[in-house]
Amino acid sequence: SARLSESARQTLLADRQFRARAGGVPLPQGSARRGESARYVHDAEQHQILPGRLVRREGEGDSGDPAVDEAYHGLGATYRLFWEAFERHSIDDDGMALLATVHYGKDYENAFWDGRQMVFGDGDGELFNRFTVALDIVAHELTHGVIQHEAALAYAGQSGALNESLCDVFGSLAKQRELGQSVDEADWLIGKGLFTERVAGRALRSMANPGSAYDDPLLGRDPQPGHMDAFVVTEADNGGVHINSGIPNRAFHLAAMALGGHAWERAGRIWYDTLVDRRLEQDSDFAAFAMLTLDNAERRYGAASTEAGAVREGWRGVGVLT
Ligand code: ASN
Ligand code: ZN
Repeated sequence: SARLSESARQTLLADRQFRARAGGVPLPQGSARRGESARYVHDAEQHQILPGRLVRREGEGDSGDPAVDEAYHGLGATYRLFWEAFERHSIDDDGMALLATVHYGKDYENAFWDGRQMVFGDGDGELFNRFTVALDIVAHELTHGVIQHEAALAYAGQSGALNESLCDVFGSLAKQRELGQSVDEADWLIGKGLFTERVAGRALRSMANPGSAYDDPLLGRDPQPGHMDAFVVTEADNGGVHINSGIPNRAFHLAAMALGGHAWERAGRIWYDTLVDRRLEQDSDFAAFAMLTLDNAERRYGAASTEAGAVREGWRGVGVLT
């Protein structure tokens, strides 16, 4: 809808403003020991200037501002997912500071990674609540930073949809792990709580049932496909990066469900191995990514393993592998 593309336009604009003033205010550097995060949460006080006023540093107690404290906790949970499940020490695996800004802009209806930090809008309160309400959204944005450091994946077409899907996968895993949920207990929703009660929808996206997250008079219907048969060819959204991500999202969900237990332990480990194994290219497509997940499953667990079987089943289920 016009409303959403306006947000995207603002996102691009903000990115340019940030670059323009980069080099001015020095950003804090990470100095944490391995296993410890270095979080810095800022308040933009409804301006679109980054990073804004520093309001909560690592180790400081609650600020009393829900957006600040949700961002702080979300960054912590995401740091712990990457460290405790995958032995990764922050965005660059070298203790990089986790920089976030909340209250970005007025009624700003998005969250993004700008190449250096995470940024969260407050929403307009009519359709969208503040973007820190969902831990998976905070983790999604942080994962954009990890991908920037690990994989070339261009942000367009199938490679862009893979980029988006990886952010949803690790976003959901951060939430599942924080809540101690098994694959059956998890809701597999991205952005639950983001819509106000005026919107007919549960969340921004559903990994289990792409296309079913919302169906609203103003927002329209969730456009995500969950199978290659329904792949969306479009110029919008960088070639549908937030649309076709439904296909690899569902492949991950199917693989995780086939394995059972905690999704971050085996399915998540295989996806993480693939994210960091250096064979992903700028234009890697779904099929190339699928083959790499299969290869990583076989390397880690064996060619005839349950894990490799589950991964193959996941990609078959969405029509990427035959
Ligand atoms: N929330 C979006 C994302 O992180 C912002 C964007 O379109 N870049 O994917
Ligand atoms: Zn994203």
